[in-house]
Amino acid sequence: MKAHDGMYIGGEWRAAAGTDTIAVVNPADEQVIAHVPAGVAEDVDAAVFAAHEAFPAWAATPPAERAARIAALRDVLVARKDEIAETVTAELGAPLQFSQMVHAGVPILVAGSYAELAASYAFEEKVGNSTVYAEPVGVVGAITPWNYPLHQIVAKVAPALAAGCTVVLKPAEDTPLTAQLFAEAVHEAGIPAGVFNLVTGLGPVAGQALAEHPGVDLVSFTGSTAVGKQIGATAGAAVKRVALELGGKSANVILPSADLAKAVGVGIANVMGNSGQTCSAWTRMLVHTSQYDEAVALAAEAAAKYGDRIGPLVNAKQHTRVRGYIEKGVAEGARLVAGGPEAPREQGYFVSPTVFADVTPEMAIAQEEIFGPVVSIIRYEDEGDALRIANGTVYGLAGAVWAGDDAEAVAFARRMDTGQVDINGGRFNPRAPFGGYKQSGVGRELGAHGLSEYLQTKSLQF
Ligand code: TXE
Repeated sequence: MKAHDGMYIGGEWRAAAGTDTIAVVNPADEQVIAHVPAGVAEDVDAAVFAAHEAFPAWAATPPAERAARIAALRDVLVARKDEIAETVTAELGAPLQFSQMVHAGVPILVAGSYAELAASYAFEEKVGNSTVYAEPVGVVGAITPWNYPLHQIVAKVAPALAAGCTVVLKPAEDTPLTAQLFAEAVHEAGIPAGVFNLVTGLGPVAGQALAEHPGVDLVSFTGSTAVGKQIGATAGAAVKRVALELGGKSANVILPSADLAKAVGVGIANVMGNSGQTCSAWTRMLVHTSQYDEAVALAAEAAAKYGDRIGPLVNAKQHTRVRGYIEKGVAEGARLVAGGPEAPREQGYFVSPTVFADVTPEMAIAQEEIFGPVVSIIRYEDEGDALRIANGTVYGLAGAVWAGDDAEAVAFARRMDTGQVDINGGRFNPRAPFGGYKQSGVGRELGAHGLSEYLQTKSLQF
């Protein structure tokens, strides 16, 4: 596949400081499809410098003009939608239709929503005898994961640009081609040189250099909780703004009044989409004891139907890790009712859609983020029990509640320690804030809340 051999810095593709490269592998057939440069501290320095140079003019650009540039970026993403989908499919392995609908479709919605928000946001407000200004924080260091390669980038870059910040992006090493395509789109959209910069590279090298760079005013990170904690500690020590979007172990709570078949079917689909590599996936299904056996049968059937329709996991490390968790579930005494640890194909990092019954809340497969197509079905006795189980992990990113009517589901959802809950199925809203309670992170992405992460306030008193 086509790849740039340099970094996008200051509005141009510049030669990398070092000579090391990263091989990009198609996880469906394990073939190397491209190489990208492995950035080092010098590349990060150059990118942060360019972002600093560009900051004053971009921050002073009227919001309506920033909005127009973000709208232009959205239009380029629309025009290159097929190419985006093909690139994500090549480096992440997602089925092409899923890439078109989700991996390309969702970032277009998010970019569009920030074009609108940049134009309508109240960057200046009168409060009594004061005027309060919302000003951009400065240079943003964005570090993104591979699971939704373009969405994770757009969910940071679009609000940062809307706020008037400039950005240096270090994308995941598994999916750098989508990031390069995004840099091309930024260029095509006429976003001024230095406002967005891209450094590809390894996490502990380029990522760490970016997170620790004194010229970066805000670090926005999405990835594992372990790295997030490290980045949070570094940022805290430097009194630097930080936003962390980390793991999840979300509960899909099916109350006895719910449409069981629908709740189970949608619940399984929610986890199997993107092969379970979704931080907000409803990986714990909570079912009342009276409906437990029926739910397990429905879930096993739904998972089996998925069969070959899911893509592989992103890389060999995740393949080993996820199959290891499935083995652990069996060893812990959970009952395998669909899938299993055996790789269903000889080539590619595939895992079968897997469902465990008789999972108890303290098992590792009920507590830890697996990040694969694995659902754990847990039994509850009454609502209080369901709530304790739902809230009984270190995470709190998302979740779902199903009931006979929305009001009953809402009453339960309000007691959940989690940042986003889908009521009776829910529908994606690009303006609804997304982010974690507890160890799922700090800060919010999407909508006005996502924009405010990149702003700091100044008040003038008269
Ligand atoms: O994440 P990493 P990995 C979870 C999921 C998955 C696990 C491991 O459970 O199984 O994390 O995935 C960069 N300083 N999520 O190993 O390492 C790295 O280059 C600065 C949840 O892929 O956290 C990449 O760009 N940056 C998740 C990004 O961090 C560093 C999405 C994420 O990689 C760094 C992905 C360092 N020291 C994984 N080390 C979600 N919340 O959606 C790595 N990076």
